[in-house]
Parts: sequence; C-alpha cells; structure tokens
Amino acid sequence: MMNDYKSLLKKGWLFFTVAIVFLWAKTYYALKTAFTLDIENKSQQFILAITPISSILFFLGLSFFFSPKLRNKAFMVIYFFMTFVLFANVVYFRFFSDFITLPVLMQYKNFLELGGSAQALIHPTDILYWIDVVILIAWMVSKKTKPSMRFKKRTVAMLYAAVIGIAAVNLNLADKERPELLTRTFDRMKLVKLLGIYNYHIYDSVMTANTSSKRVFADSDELSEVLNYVNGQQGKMGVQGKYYGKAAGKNVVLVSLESTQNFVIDRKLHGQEITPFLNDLADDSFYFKNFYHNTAQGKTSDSEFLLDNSMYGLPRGAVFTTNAGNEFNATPEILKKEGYTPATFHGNHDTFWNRDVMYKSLGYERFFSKEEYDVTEENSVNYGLKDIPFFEQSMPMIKELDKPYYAKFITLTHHYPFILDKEEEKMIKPAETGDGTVDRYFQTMRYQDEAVKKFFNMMKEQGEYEDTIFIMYGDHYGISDNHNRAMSEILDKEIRPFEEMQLQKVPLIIHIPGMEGKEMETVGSQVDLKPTILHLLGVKERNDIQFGVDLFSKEREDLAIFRDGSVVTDKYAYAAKENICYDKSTGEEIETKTCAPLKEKAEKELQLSDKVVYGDLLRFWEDNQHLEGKK
Ligand code: GP9
Ligand code: MN
Repeated sequence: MMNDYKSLLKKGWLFFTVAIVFLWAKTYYALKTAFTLDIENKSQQFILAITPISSILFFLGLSFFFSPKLRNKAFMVIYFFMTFVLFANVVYFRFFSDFITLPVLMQYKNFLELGGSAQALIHPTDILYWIDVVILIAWMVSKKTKPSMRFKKRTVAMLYAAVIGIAAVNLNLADKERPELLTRTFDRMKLVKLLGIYNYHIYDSVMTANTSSKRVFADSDELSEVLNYVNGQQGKMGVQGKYYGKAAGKNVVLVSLESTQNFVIDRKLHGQEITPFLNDLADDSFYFKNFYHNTAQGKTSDSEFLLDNSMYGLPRGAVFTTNAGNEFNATPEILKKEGYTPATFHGNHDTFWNRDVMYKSLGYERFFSKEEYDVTEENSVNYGLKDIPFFEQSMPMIKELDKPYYAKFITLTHHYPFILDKEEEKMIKPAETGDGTVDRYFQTMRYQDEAVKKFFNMMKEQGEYEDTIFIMYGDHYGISDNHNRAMSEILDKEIRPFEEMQLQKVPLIIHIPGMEGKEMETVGSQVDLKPTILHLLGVKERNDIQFGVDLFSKEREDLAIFRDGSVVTDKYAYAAKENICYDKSTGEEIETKTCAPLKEKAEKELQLSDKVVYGDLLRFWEDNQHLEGKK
C-alpha cells in the first residue's frame, strides 16, 4: 500500500498536474483578493479564471525542453520564478495600486532601499504564496518520491497545442470585452483582468522592446510635428502671464512636498489644523487650489520631470530611469545660461530614481544627497533624513551657492507608510478611521508642515528670504484609491471616480516676498510649472517644446491632463478608465460625448509628449534647419 502510494508520487504527470493546480489556485486567489480588478460580469469572471492557464502550461512546459537530468531543476526554477512574479506584483499593488512594468523593475535599486515601506507591505498570510513551493521541492528532493518527468514528444506537442487553443479562446473573449485591448489601452488593470498576470508580463516585455526601438527609428520630422502642435495650440507657447519678469534675477527655491494632497489645506482634524504653516503661507501667496499632479509610475521623479521639462512622464516606468540619457532642454540648463546656479537637495541616496545620472542630463550643477548630509539612526526614518534636520543641514549648503540660485528641496518624511518614531514629532493625533495608512498620514503631514515652517524661519534669519521666490508643490497623491473607504469617512462623502480625480489635486503655493498674493481658481497641473517659473523670472523661451502654459496667463485654457488620459477643466471632468464625463460644478454624470473632445486632446497631447521622450527627439534640435532659422 505504502509502496503504491510512493510509486504514484513518482509519476511525472501527477506531479505536473498538482503543480499546475497549485500555481493556478494561488494566481486566481491573488487575482481575486490582492488586486482590485472590478469584475463587471460573468464573462469577465470566467476570463479571469482561465487567464492563468495558458501561461502556466506554456512556462512550466518549457522544462520539457531540458534534458531529463536537468528537467526537475528547470521545472522548479520556472515555478519559483512565476511565484516570485506573482508575489512581487501583489506587494507592489498594495502600495501603488498598479502592476510592475519592466522599466520599473530596472529601477530595482529603489526596491532594495524600500526598507520600512516594504516591511509594512508584507502580510503574515503571504505565506500562502510560498507554501506550495516548499511542498513541491520536498516532493522533488526526496529520493523515494522524486517524480520522473519523462513524457512522449507527442504529449508535449499536445500540451502546446492546448496552450495555443486556450490562449486563443482567452484573447477572443478578451477582445469581445474590450476591443483593441492590446493596441489602444495603457490601462494595466484591464490587461491583467482580461489577459492574466503572466500574459500581461509578456505583453509588457514586448512593449518595452517596442519603445526602445522607437528611438532608433525616430527622425527629425517628428520633432516638427510636435512643434507644430505646441505652437498651434492656443496659448501653448509664448503666452505671457501678468507677472512676467516680476521676479527677474531672484533666487528660486522649489519645495517638493512629499505625498501632499490638497485636501489637507485648511482642513482640521480633532479641531486642529493639519498644516497650520502652509495655511498661513497660502493666505500670503498665490495659492492655486485647482492644481493637479500628472504623475504615474515614476512618482516623485515624474513630478520632477514635469516641473523641469513641461513634458509628461511616461505611461510605463519612469523617464528618470528609462531615458536619462536623452537630450533635454530643462529649466536648470536654461537658467544656467542666464547666470543661475541650479542645485538640488535630497536626504536619500543619490542613485534613487537614477537621480545621479538624470540630474546631469537636466543640467543641475550641484546635487546634495544623503552622502553629503550627516544621517544617523537618530535623525532618519523610512527612506532617509527627516525633514527638519534635512532643512537645518541644508542651510550652510545654500550659503555655498553662487547667486542667483535655482534650488530644489525634496522632502521625504511624509512618505508611505507615514511613520514617525519619536513622540515629540507627533504634533497631532492620528485620525480614527481604522485604516492605519490614512490615520498616520495626518501626523507626518503635520510634521512636514513644521519642517517647512522652520525652513522659512531659517531662510529669514540667514538673510536669504527677501531675494528669493518660493514655489511649493505636492509631488503626487499619498493615499491611493485602495483607501477609499477611510477617505470617504474623512471627507464625509462617497468616493466615485469624480471624487478620486479631485483627490489628485496637490497644493501649489507661489510665495513672492513683498508681493501680495491671492487665491487662484485657475485649473492647471505640474506640466505648467516650467513656463510659469521662467516667465516670473522674465526668461523667454526661444524654440522649446513645452506642453504646459504659464499659470498666470489670462489666455490659457483651464486644463489639467492626467497621465491616464483623464482630464479636468473648469467645466468638466473626464475619468478615462471608467469613461465617464462629469459636470464639474455639480459632480453629476453627463453624456460621455460632451467630454469626447477633451479625451481626444489628452490622448493627442500625451502621445506627442511620449514621442519626444521615446524618440529622444530633442537630440535633433541642432540638426533641424527649420528651427535654426527661427532661433
Ligand atoms: C525617494 C523619494 C520618494 O528619494 O523621492 O520617492 P517616491 O516613492 O515618492 O517616488
Ligand atoms: Mn514622492
């Protein structure tokens, strides 16, 4: 009896089948529980269940191409690798509400440095993803049960025929659900929902290869096409705002406010202001309350890219990583020609987001990173130096710079998972929604506010304040839509796609000492920062490609285009993923066709911006006779 049982275990087909069932089961479990995929109907439910099968058979089947001696090992390596891909996506999704793309993976150094954030993202039940690996290895290494995976060629051929058959059925059903899924969409959620997580990665790899080839085939005519667009757009180029040149010759201090969403401004928690300093500062500044971020997978780095280039980040990955070798015409480089010293300050390693390489391409002359600061266990948390010591230690460094300077400070403490380790740093009680992330968000927010206040005081004490303009902006959202339940409690309203879009507002405060500010209704986004800043300084673009428009210009359209193709104007809000058009003032759903022109515009603009980045088109600048004449 016992021997029968052991000889059964030795059967390769049994082992193979059990492995397939294990891998399918946990993949399906992840698709159902770890990702929010919005399954709308029975057909989608069915597709979801079959999506993993073809790729599991395909990949595990590859082990049959190894010699029988190596086959078991190859099988296990593939199995392990697929588990790892699945698990990495599960963890990544918990924070980013998104799937990993190859370009993001290439920035693997970021993952290694995640530290505290990564720990908070791993749950005890995650053991479920690995238990089967242990069982299969045990099965395989014991001499008594080691399966013999010898199959006839015909069986393997049948297996691959099945792969093709199942994949075809899957694709066909997916196409019915979402026509042109592969050609049009850049919504990863739909791709995973309809193709499955493993097939999605195959698709993503093909896309990556495809985009790298775009640079090879790009030519200077494409640059003209983009130029025609930016010049032709009403108000795109050269439109000067009312404050043109009003800050000429002044230093520029930019403060990137980590994870700061606009909803905290002027809001109270437990009867206490969350951002008392920013609230006061906003009263004494130009405060843009309808300002949005346009970032995607590149997060902070995307916001930096937008700020300095007035071009959009990429739909997949981060420009900072994928295209750091490109030719750019960024603000630091432009201002250097005007006699400015461009510098940037950040309390994390210089390699994070590939900043050390990218900053050179953008024209930054100095980069003060973790290596230049005195960072100890005591004064750091999460990714690096805490904001208060960061600003304190930055002061002598600012003094070092030749004037005028263009100095960017990237704050860090108010970053997921929003931790502070000292009681005195917690200046407000956490919220009480029961969602730890949301609850702690307010504490680190309050801490950041205090840090910025100290920074302003030090700038005043050191005599740097009067001659400087301050541009402070939130880099991207801090609370993803995974936390809508808690957020609806905080905001006391239901969160639909419309409210989600409103939550993408980040504060923009432009503070010019000696100038009275005001609250600005203008709808704009990070892509508008470059022309706004250059115009305040009285620096005119020659030929430049900018997708943004001076925020102070009266002729500009009230417009913010999100990286996913959504659009907000003064009248409408278009949610791209859901394809819903809203009346901006009432928040009511209206006919989709009302938003059709906006949708088209966003697609066009994003596509052109991507063209410039993927094709590295600015390298053709000098060669382009058409431009030479105009210079
Ligand atoms: C890391 C910091 C945070 O250096 O800028 O990056 P994020 O995760 O927000 O992109
Ligand atoms: Mn950030």
